[in-house]
Amino acid sequence: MDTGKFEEIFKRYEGNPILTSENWPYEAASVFNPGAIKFNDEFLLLVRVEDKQGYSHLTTAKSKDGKTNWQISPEPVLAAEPEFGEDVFGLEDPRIVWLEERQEYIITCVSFFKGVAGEPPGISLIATKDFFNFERLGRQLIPPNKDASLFPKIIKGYYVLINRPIVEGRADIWVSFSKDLNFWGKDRVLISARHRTWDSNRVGLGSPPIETSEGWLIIYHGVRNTVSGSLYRVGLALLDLETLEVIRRSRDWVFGPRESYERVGDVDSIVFPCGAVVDEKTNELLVYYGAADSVVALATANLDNVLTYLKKCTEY
Ligand code: BMA
Repeated sequence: MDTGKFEEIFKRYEGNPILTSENWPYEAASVFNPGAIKFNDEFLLLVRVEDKQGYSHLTTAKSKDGKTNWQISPEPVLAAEPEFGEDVFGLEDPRIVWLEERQEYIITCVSFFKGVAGEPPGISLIATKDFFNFERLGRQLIPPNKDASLFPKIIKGYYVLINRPIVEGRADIWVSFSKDLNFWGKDRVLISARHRTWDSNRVGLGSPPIETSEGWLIIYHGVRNTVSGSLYRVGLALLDLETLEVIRRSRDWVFGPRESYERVGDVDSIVFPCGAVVDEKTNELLVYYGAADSVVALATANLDNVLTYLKKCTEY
């Protein structure tokens, strides 16, 4: 449990939770795990909305300050398309990047594919310029795979995709490279689950990598299986800007379930970030996360404090 005994880098927004199914314009069972990006000078969330069938679609919510007065689309903006192999169970857990080189946003989300090996989760890539019209770029990599995001720029001539396959029962964070957003290779493990720690059973990317003066900032979730279920917490890492090697990784988790909306919900004791935005005017890092698979909440930190903390970490 977050005892508050160590320095808290992230502060919960006092208006949490910022979005719930109760303030949704149409029937929704739960709203959580949003992607986040700055769009037309506004903060845009692409929120995972679960219906009463148990399937998810994505809907936009926009706000001028990223905290209050969210304008929610009156209808879903993005749903699974069987035509593109996204057969069952909908779309989940979007991550969004702006790709300057393509002049478009690329959304990575989890979808499910019917195949010989059942209906495993896989990765769908979807491009948009306006969060209204969407171009399907198709499924990527071999399922089961999830928790994926592109880096927000081409690195040494390659698109780089962080992803989380299950390999021999292990759930580590991998990185894969492509020239065309279609064929992938040079795959390698980036961040491993660690033995007997808070992140020992699974790790997965949280929000997309953020470019900083010190390296790529990685916000990831780590899972420990307990007798009362999986406990999802958040850790940090820093990657070299060029080689993408891990140069720092927090030994401890830096954010975990504490408040009642994080402790109790459809799935208890979950904090699950999928989107983060740096407010360049204030240097504030705004991290949007799903709490207990039920509501959307916000935690903020000063970006310099996050980097100072990481530079003190020696473990990786
Ligand atoms: C993960 C994903 C998330 C979910 C989390 C906790 O595997 O499915 O969508 O928030 O589990 O239930």
